[in-house]
Amino acid sequence: MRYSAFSLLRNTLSHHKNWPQLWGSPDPQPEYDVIIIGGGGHGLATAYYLASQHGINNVAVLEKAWIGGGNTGRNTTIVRSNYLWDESAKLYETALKLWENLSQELNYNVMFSQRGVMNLCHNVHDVRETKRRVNANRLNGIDSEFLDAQQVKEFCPAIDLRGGGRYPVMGASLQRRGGTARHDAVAWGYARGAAKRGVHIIQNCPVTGFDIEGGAIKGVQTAKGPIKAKRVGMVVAGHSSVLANMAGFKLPLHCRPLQALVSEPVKPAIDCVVMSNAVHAYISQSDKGELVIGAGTDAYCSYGQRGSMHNTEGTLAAICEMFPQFRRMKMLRAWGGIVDTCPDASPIIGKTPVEGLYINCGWGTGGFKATPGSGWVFADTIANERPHALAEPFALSRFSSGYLIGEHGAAGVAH
Ligand code: FAD
Ligand code: PYC
Repeated sequence: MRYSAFSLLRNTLSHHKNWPQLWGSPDPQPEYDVIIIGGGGHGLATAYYLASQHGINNVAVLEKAWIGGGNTGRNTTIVRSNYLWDESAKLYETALKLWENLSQELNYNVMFSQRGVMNLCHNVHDVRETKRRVNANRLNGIDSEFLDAQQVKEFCPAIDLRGGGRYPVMGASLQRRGGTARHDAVAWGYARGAAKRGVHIIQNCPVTGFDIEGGAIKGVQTAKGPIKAKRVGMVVAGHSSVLANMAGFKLPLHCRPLQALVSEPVKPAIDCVVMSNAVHAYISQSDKGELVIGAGTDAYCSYGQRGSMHNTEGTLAAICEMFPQFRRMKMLRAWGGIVDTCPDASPIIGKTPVEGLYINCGWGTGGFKATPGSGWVFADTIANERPHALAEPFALSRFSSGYLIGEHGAAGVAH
């Protein structure tokens, strides 16, 4: 859809009347070939690729509230692929390559900005671990470099290397192809693309139960009645354990609040992303000018979409030590999401004990960056009824085989 300056002006003054709908509000059909539960980025991307790559268009996305209202619309939008282990590096790098062409693919501007992501080191241990990860990344063909303290300052002049005396900056890893994207545009772009290909996006439609016969999925129960499907994908992030419980199996997940906050908008002050695992703080600046700041997870399990005050205080103290010029900024709003974290800080993608029921969850604090790759491999998994090669190591069965993929360090956020 192209807009002239005149149509833009008319729409601005129209109080949202006559705006073209990007996706419809269909009533559910009695049956679909595939049902995707969860209208976050991952669920919508899965539906989009089922339709665009596999010709499976008779698909419904069932969203309990509004699309993108879960972690997709609550995250701080950092995108990078600098994970330690080969399995993760391949998965996240596949996602990053898809990000690089996503606006063109969807014909929708997801505002992907490759401004560079730095992960800071504050002690000798950090330096050793970071160099190990940089080397591992490079062996996997991922752009990653180690910066000493002076190079950190050159890349991000706003940073105070003394870190308030508590946490001096000793170096950093830098992924120049990393950056940020516009979170809700990602949900909307995938939704529009999927709907255009015939996918039904059904909002305000919580799934309340599963119809399972002889160990195989037959359909789901919803607030809008029962809907049949022989293939169902569950992509509900923080509510994965709740739905797994309904289907009769358990998941090795902790669901905890992860919070973020934004400042009042100011002129451009920091043109890259800075993350620090050691002080539990990360920061970037949005296109509106707000500083986007986040912390580690809260220590308790909860389904409340907000975090505790002491976490915010600790994070802001760390930000002020690294960026003393931000001391007098006012914070505008804070929010939280429920992040579903596995013991090894890696996702679960693949089959469940119920035939025909597939799962995609456990992305914890870091799944936004994976959205296109996750949708790509999950669509392929469901379409072909076997795990995609990149998804295979992330099967639920790894928690009984013991082949864990420990990514707590690369996750970049304490949990
Ligand atoms: P969601 O977007 O949560 O979608 C799941 C959907 O399922 C929701 O819309 C929910 O309403 C729906 N649902 C739940 N139960 C039901 C039901 N019974 N029936 C129907 N629908 C249901 N990741 C990064 O890579 N970079 C970051 O910078 C980053 N920052 C973060 C900051 C915060 C504060 C938070 C909370 C998370 C952050 N993450 C980040 C993690 C990232 O947001 C998630 O991993 C990712 O968005 C998960 O996407 P999703 O589509 O799986 O989940
Ligand atoms: O995974 O890069 C990440 C991230 C940053 C903030 C929250 N998660």
